[in-house]
Amino acid sequence: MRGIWFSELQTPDLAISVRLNQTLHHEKTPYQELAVVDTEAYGRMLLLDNIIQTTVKDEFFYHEMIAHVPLNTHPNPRTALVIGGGDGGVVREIVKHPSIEKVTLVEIDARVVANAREYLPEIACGLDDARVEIRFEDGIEHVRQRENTYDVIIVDSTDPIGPAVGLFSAEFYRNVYRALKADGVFVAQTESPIFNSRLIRRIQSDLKEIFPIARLYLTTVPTYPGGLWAFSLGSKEYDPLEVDWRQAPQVATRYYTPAIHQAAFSLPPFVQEFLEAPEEEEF
Ligand code: AG3
Repeated sequence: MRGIWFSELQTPDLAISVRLNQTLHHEKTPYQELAVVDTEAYGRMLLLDNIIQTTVKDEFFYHEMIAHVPLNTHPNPRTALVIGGGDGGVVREIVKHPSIEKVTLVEIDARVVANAREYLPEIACGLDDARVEIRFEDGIEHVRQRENTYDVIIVDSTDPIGPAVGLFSAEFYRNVYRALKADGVFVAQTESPIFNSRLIRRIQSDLKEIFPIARLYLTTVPTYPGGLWAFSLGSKEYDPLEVDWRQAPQVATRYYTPAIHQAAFSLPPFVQEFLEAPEEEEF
């Protein structure tokens, strides 16, 4: 194979490799190792600790699905909190909603935002919207200290290793419940149904104990492990399957549509089966 290749070890037994045109930036931040590389296949790519976070070519599958599903589930979202998401992709989608008055982005690592602004402007552009407040602090603490504050909370985290582990815990979900208003909606990225089925089952069972409505939905993200990705949603009042589409805003998207929103909740039998399987069983 000619040229320089980057490989992410997605599991101990599986890697994804992309040919590099060039490394644009590399640094050790106080929290992690950060790189922005330019690739032939997916354009510019953000890596944190050698894990692909987002790419210019395939980011929209993920960012549109993590943002528009909860925002359209809520009939009139005015305040949104994003935890993680320092590249700005989720915020860019949120500010497309005319009802939004304020978006709070809580990112622990200021260097992610600075580098996204510099090297990934097409992803970071929403961060300049006047409704956006950026806070460089710990999302777990932020949520612990809030009550009845947000209409929508979105967790756009890294994988559940290191500092992100706490964002996948039942205690955190209970604090999210409290930080939401009485009819709030919560969504988190919850990894690969192919490689993380036990994690997804545990999260769904935690959310079912905390929220009256708990659901799983799927999208595709070509550069993530397995290419199929899961989001977990908890809602205090509104069912994501009962959206009144006549009232929903028209937002410009490249993947998300009302029909795809509905369809994303149709789970293939292998997912349904692991959700119902006993605790210890892996897919
Ligand atoms: N958040 C990262 C999702 C996890 C990807 N995992 C992986 N490639 N192994 C995405 C950040 C985009 N805003």
